[in-house]
Amino acid sequence: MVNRQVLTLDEFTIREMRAFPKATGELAGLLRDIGLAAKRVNVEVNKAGLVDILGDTGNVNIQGEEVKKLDEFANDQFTRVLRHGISCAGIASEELDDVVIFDNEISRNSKYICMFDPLDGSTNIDVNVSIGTIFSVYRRVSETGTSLTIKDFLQPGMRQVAAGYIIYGSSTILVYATKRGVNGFTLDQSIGEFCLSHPNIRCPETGRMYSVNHGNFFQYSEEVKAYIDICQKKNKSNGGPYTQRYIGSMVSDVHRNLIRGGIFMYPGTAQKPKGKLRLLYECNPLAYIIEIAGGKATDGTQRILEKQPTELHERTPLFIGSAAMMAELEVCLGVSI
Ligand code: P6P
Repeated sequence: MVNRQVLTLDEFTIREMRAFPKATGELAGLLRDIGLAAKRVNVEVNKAGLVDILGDTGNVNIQGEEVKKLDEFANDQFTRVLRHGISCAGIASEELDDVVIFDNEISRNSKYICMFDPLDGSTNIDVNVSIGTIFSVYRRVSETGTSLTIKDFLQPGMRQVAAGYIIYGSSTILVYATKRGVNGFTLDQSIGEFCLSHPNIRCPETGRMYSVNHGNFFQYSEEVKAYIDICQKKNKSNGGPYTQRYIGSMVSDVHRNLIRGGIFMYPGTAQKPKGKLRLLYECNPLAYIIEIAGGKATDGTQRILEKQPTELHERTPLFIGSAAMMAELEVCLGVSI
């Protein structure tokens, strides 16, 4: 029997590059750089319980949240590989107040910028719940050779050229999307490589899983509460019963719904009309992935990918998941997006 070799992330990105005769290999290289940083973060996450990298650094990030040592380590790893690569001219990160422009000859001529949340869900580190990295890649709008400006970063999500996430969980999986599709790679620790495990991921048209923080239920709008009520009353006669799953780590909730079908919601409230989640490095990349896979992502009034960012760390409400479930939500919201 022919032993069909499973493609590694590196082999896959090179094969994808060859599909575009004019490709320079910069995007493939950037994705491989992210895979390298992810492997380094994975090592530290896996020993978080053993080594003193838990607990707080005593620092507070721009979000006003305590920065845990693993957050800083992850931020450093992704920043470093992208700075030392050939593909990225600069980055923005949830952990950094401002963008970082890579001021060296090669980076100045690189055509991509990258934004990331280096360790989303980091409040779960101490209790060993899965956490993740989310990343987003754009072509710069400024001329190569010139210095980046904030306009290179404040682009609508529909201009992404690639987006993805890594989940450091029961296994470590890297999922990324380009306009050619969504593919998942599981880390094979025996060879230290991400190997293609989920080719051409498609988001099921519908599902039976809904994810929302019920603790905020009475702060949600009447329309959102009406949809949650529908979810709770689903039964065998109308596509249910539904199950409520909320991990508190968005990458894990969204990944499960991407694979099995479902909807994740982080609505705004009267006190926080824009909700909690960040547009540029959390919602845009996940929205790009879900749309390429056949799902939908909105803020309750428009597609996430159509939103024109005005600030680096701006927040947005998020509804994301299977197309049929999103359609049912839109009926409750009184919109058609
Ligand atoms: P809440 C983690 O802090 C995070 O940004 C997402 O990963 C997660 O889905 C959400 O916040 C959880 O927030 O307010 O429900 O605890």
